[in-house]
Amino acid sequence: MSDRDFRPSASEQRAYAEEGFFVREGAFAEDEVDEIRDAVECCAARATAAAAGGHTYEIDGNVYCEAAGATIQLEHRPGSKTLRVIEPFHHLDARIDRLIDDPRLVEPMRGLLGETEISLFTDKLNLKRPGEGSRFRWHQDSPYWAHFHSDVERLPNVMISIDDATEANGCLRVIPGSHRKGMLPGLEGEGRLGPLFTDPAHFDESLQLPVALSAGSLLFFSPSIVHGSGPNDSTLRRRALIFTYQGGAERMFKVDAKRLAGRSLRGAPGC
Ligand SMILES: O=C(O)CCC(=O)C(=O)O
Repeated sequence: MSDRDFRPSASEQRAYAEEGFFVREGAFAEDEVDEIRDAVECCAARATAAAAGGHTYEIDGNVYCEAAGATIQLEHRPGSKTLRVIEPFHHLDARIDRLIDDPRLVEPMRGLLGETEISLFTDKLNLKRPGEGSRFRWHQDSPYWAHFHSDVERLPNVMISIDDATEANGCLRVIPGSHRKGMLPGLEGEGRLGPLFTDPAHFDESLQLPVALSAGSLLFFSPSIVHGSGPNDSTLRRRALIFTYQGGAERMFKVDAKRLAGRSLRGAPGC
C-alpha cells in the first residue's frame, strides 16, 4: 500500500477543478473497512455515554450536545437519542486518529493543496442509521467555515464510505460544477440554520448527481460544491467519515490545537 503513488492524476485534478469532485473506488480493502467500522462504533459508543452528562441545547428544533470534546447532533425525530453526526471524532479512537496520516488521504490532499505540509481542519462522522438517518439539505461547507478561515476554497474534503452508499440509503448528492460560483446565498426566513443551507434559486437542482460509493471508496470534494443527501429509509447502514485538510500547520476548526497530517504513524491502540 505505502509504496504506491497516491497523488492525484491530471484527470483527477481536472475533475476537482471543473466538477468539484472525484471518486477513488476501493481505496480501502474489506478487512481495513471492517476495522474502521469497529473504530467508528467505538466512537459512537463513547459519544453516546458522554452525551448523557453533556450540555444539551436546541437549534431550530434539532438537538445538539457538547460532550467528549465533540459536538454531537441527535437525529431529528422528536425525543430521539440516536446519534446523527459527531464533529470532531478522531480523538475518540486511536485507529481513526491514525487514518488522518494515511497516504491514501494525505497524498491526494497534498496534491490538491499544492503543499507538502498539511494539517487537519476538521473531521465528522455521519452515522445515518437505517430507518432513522435524516436528510442533509443542500448546502456548501464554505459559508459554514467562512467566519473562521481566511481561504475557505482551500479546505478540501475527503469522504470515506464504510458502507455501500446508494440512493436507497441516502448517498451523497452533488451539483457538479456548482463550486465554481463560489459562496452562494443561503435561505432566508428558515430559522437560525437557514443561512447555512443553499438557496435553490441559485443553482440548478436538476443537475444533481447521486454519488453511489462501494464500502472502502473515497470521494474528494470541494468545500464550495453544493451537496446534500436524502434520508435513510432503508434497512441498511450508511456511515461515512469526512476529513477536511488545510495547507500548512494551522489549528483545527473546533479544537485549539494543530494536528499535522502525514508526518508520523502513531501506535496507540483503539478502544
Ligand atoms: O453524508 C452526508 O450525507 C452529507 C454530509 C454532509 O454534507 C456534511 O457533513 O457536510
